[in-house]
Amino acid sequence: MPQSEKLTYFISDVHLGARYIADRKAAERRVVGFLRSIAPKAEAVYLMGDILDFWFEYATVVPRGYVRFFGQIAEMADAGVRIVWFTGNHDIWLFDYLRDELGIEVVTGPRVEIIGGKKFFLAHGDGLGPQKAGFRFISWLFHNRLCQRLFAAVHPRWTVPLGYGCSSASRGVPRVDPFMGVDQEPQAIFAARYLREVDPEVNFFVFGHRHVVVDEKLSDNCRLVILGDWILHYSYAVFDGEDIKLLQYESV
Ligand SMILES: [Mn+2]
Repeated sequence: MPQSEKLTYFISDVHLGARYIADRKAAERRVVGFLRSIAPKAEAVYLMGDILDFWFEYATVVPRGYVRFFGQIAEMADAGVRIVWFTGNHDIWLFDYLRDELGIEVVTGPRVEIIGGKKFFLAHGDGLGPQKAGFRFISWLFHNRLCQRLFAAVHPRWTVPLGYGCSSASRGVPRVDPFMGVDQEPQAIFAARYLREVDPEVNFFVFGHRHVVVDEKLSDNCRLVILGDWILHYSYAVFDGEDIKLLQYESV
């Protein structure tokens, strides 16, 4: 039975604004509908990255779009729901605007948190475990403050379409490789090694990024949870203070 009446929710990889999503308004309404449905029960909502397909905050202006989504997040934050947004590899460039305007926490990189007495290792999940050559350079480039300032200095009429173009082709939904198993999957390899070499006390590794729904046992008291996405799965995880369940949102 649930230990607490308030629940903690996790979603990732909504990719709002992606050019391959045919009805982007419907996609936004669906996730807003989900957030509205959980709002009365939610103690915290973790947005585990790639919530937006592309985002870049300038010092004085913000890109178009996502008004209903931002409004719903702001309303929940104002009502006392803790909202934590982990930047992914698409929504890298959240700085202080959404943080302050919506009243949320923005986290870059992994973070360990105790929730309801359980230890969570939380990350978007890109860049964990063995990586292809070139990944580290791109990652460094995208997170480099000077490169960010140079990007911001170019007029958005060029950079924002470029950002969307690089984020997603309009041709079709990107292919998702099936989960390769706990022995092969980089996130699982990372988690197993972290348990072994850094901290054996972690109860849940919660990742996004892979667009697959996974709930695998790593040890007697540790599980790997990969959140799926909101392109094919409309999946989310809910933690009741004791256990995590992966569920699918059925919009009405
Ligand atoms: Mn990602």
